[in-house]
Amino acid sequence: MEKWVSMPKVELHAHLNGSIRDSTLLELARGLGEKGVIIFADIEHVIQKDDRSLTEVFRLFDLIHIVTTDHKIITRITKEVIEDFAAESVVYLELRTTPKKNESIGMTKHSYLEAVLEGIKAVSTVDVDFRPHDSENFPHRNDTCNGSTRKKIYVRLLLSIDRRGTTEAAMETVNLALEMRDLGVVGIDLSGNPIMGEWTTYLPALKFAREQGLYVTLHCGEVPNPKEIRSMLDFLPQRIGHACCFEEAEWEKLKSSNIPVEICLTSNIRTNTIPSIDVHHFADLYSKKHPLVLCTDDSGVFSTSLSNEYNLAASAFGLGRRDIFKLTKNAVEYIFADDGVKRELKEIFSSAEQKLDL
Ligand code: 6MZ
Repeated sequence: MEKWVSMPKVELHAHLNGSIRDSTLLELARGLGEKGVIIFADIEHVIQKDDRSLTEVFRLFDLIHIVTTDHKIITRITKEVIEDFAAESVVYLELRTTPKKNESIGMTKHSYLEAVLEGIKAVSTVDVDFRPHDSENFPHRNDTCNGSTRKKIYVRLLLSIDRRGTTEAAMETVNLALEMRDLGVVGIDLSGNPIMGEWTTYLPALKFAREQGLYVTLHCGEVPNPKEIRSMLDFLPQRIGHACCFEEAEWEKLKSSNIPVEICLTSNIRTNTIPSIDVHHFADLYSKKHPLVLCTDDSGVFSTSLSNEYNLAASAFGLGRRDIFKLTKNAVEYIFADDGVKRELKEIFSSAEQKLDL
């Protein structure tokens, strides 16, 4: 594993609440149990279960949200998630989260995102670059501390539209993203339980996001729904996530469009969206040189890490260190940040290539 841990990596598909540490989730759930808000004994096994269907995963998310929807907790989770990714040499992280309201504790979608930003600022183990570079107001941060060069991670945010919501709620999320652009919000994601809602409900908000220059990525084909998949591909998002339940016609459309795919191996296998790793579409897309990026999806929920996903890809598809390095280096082309960040990442990868002696 060490060779994957030390390799610089790019993570483009990580849901904040799905990336919560196991230990933090258990600690928080136990705390709510002690306060009588939940019955800990009833949920402990749900948290600790390894194999979950897609439906069970969404039940777990409802539970996670009961435990985490509080400003201080969101700040803590954000800080921990960034530190965990940085600890395994992720140099660029796009973190996505669904802004939430909770009137009983005075949480608005805006204050939820402020809590996320507090978490980004609270990271202490590495320097975090989260603001756009190309504005005079936000010059490059100095990446030295006390004279010594510190590790740095770029973090950008995507706001997720939940498939359970309305057109108005989706529009509210896009407006928030626009408001918070100077604070590192670069795009919009459509996610949530794929059997819920019609994607056309969110289309006006997604079109508006694109008109305003926000990047868009869509969870696409997590369940069989050829009509929706084709319509999503026609929309030409800048990336899609998963692409599991495609038929021949959809593969052709995807390949001719060249839309990059965020691949989440462990998530797909654990939720049985793909029956086993040897029939995973990664192999075909990789051999056809389709743009791909390996991602974790929900490192906490699926007990994985980006290094683990690399390890899995290497062993399942016979890829060497050089192939994997190339895969992550190429991912720089599909990030939703400005050219200045791309340039700096390319430099990081070039110097790592020499050091790693690939
Ligand atoms: C679709 C998913 C997902 O937003 O509260 N989410 N949506 N497919 C998946 N594959 C398993 N994994 C996570 O993070 C958790 C939320 O992200 C979406 C769901 O809406 C989930 O509630 P945030 O930070």
